[in-house]
Amino acid sequence: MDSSSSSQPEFDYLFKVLMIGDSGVGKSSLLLRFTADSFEDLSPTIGVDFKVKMVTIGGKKLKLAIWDTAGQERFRTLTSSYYRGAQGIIMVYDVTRRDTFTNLSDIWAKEIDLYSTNQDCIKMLVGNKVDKESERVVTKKEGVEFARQYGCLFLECSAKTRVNVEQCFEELVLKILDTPSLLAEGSASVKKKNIFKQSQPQADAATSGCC
Ligand SMILES: Nc1nc2c(ncn2[C@@H]2O[C@H](COP(=O)(O)OP(=O)(O)OP(=O)(O)O)[C@@H](O)[C@H]2O)c(=O)[nH]1
Ligand SMILES: [Mg+2]
Repeated sequence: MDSSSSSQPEFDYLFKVLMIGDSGVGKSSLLLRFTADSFEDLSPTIGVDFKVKMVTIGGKKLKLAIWDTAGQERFRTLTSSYYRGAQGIIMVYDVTRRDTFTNLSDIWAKEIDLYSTNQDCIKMLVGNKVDKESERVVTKKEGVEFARQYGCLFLECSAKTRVNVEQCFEELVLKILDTPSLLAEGSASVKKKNIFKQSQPQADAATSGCC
């Protein structure tokens, strides 16, 4: 009965997924919906939060370590260090707040360029709060266009009604599973030891240099 001594690996791959975007767009709510299928009025995240979910996608047993960062600017220095080693990044905006969409190019895409260490890292753009259709100010077409320009996957969803929430994570993971360089890193034999102390890919020396 002792599963810990079993030689059968607990999972095939461990993937690190990061959630970024302005404060209040619903990152934590999406994560809560995905991991616990619930929705409640959450307080802004302080620093970084972390949840694990086991899933079977594409016939593989996967352990997803999902890092939920604070959108507030005062945490930006702290959150920047969590991009390292992520195989997937979910960029969230609120379809009812234009500033959260313009900040994707002004802030979040730049943060990815600066801090992501995986060249092949899969990006998913998510427009959240589609349940508030009457308050929508960012069209779906604008989201599609941004995603095309920045080479991201794209979905609109609602953490409140659960529309498309699972799909966001599933589509991201399927694309990671389809990318050999990311798979090699996420393989259970490499990652099993300690999910908090990941073996990092070689950081680009140019980005880690200082003045
Ligand atoms: N109507 C609606 N409200 C939502 C949805 N998702 C989140 N909210 C609400 O938006 C507010 C902010 O949600 P959070 O999940 O805390 O936002 P966050 O992106 O984690 O914010 P930070 O942690 O500060 O970065 C909360 O009051 C949520 O209840 C949604 O899909 N629809
Ligand atoms: Mg949060």
